Amino acid sequence: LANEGLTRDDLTDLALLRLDAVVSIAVGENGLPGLAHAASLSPANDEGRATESLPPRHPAEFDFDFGLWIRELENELARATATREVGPDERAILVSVTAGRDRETLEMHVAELRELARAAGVSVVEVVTQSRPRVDPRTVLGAGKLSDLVIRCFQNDIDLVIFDQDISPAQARTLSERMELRVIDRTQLILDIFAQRATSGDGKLQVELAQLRYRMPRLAQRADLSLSRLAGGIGGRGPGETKLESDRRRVRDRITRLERETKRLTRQREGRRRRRDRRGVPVLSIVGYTNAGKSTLLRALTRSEVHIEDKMFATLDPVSRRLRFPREREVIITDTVGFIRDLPEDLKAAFHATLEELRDANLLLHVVDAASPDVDRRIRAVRDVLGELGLDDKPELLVFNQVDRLPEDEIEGLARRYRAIPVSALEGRGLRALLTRAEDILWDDEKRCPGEEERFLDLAAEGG
Ligand SMILES: Nc1nc2c(ncn2[C@@H]2O[C@H](COP(=O)(O)OP(=O)(O)OP(=O)(O)O)[C@@H](O)[C@H]2O)c(=O)[nH]1
Ligand SMILES: [Mg+2]
Repeated sequence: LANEGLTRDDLTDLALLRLDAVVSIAVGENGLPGLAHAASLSPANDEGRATESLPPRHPAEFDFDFGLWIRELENELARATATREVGPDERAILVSVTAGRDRETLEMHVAELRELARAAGVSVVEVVTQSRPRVDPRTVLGAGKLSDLVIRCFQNDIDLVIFDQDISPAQARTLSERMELRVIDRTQLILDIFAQRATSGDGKLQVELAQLRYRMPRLAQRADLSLSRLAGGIGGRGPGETKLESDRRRVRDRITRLERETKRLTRQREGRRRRRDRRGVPVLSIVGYTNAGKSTLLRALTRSEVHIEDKMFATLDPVSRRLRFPREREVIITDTVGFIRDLPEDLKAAFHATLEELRDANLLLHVVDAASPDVDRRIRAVRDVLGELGLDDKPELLVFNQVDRLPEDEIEGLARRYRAIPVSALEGRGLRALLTRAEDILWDDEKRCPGEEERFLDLAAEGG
């Protein structure tokens, strides 16, 4: 070896091959040994140190007690793993590359990924970010950061690595080979949450379909891999290919069946919707970003039991209730699955089927968590989905929820800026103003005059 000491690959092997230590010995031109470098893995530490190295020295001067050194480090490693929380939770590291996003955006996206991980029941041990203009085409992260990550995973007894950006089938393969760990992206995480939550037959069907569509190209990759291992890279045809072909055919068949079933259900729903005799009862539909408090608002308005949770995508299946307005008029009010930015393509189709019901809406109540740090982005994300659904011409009423989490003197200004009704679904505040305003839009459309903006804000300021 040249006199280069230990390379990054040598250090990564410490974790991958579960080695106690690596030592490299340089060989001089005359064949005589040069300096020796030795390193071992560090126990998890706050400084983010991955390995411990000994000062390089000549092999003949290595009078060092390796056994003792390794035993001490191992004791520390064992102590670190003994104190970790045990439980069914999988331990994950989140990874994000800036890839053109500014720091603030990256942080919001990472915070959201953390929420998604929590909703999936994963415990996040660490977040690794890297500033790079774009993702590495093979490994997403740069080489140095990746080998660091491998070691961090080993130190922290990690089960799973979750990438904020979507990773291609080829990247997924390279990454899980290099890390010898399960590697998933945001799309898979969201699919997983949906799979955990789906209860209705229809919902389960949609999620399975989305999962299969997502897996199809990845399946080919995995089978290729087993093929090359089976055949030792020689020849092309073997049991691997047969397996690959049959796997793909099975998945394709299942996709076709599910698609047919989904179409049938869609027709059935349409028929039901047409037949439903509402005698002109208007429909108010609650929409909004996930975890904004939509179900809480439905519960507060109708005093009915609905499922509420501080988790993203707590609601998957649409719910509708009857609601009596102050002037004894009745509407149907519906709650549905929450929206999210950059919804994965495979989930969009599934999602859109559930949102068909929104076509019947006479008014959309767009619920926003007014205390969230990225109100604007979330409003835009929701409006984008509405646009894709062809619902952007529906009347929309912005409802700024969770104002109990805002300083009192900011509420009115914020609501005025967005022309929103401030409410707290949790405390039942602002609900009367909300209903009055909705009633105005639904029935007194023609009577609205230019000054009404102020009028409803006054009502809003009064509280519910
Ligand atoms: N402080 C406060 N918390 C609220 C308010 N409204 C809802 N929450 C909380 O926000 C969390 C999410 O509420 P949900 O009603 O489940 O939200 P959602 O929009 O239906 O969420 P998904 O169905 O997951 O998309 C829960 O922990 C609620 O208690 C509010 O007005 N104030
Ligand atoms: Mg909900």
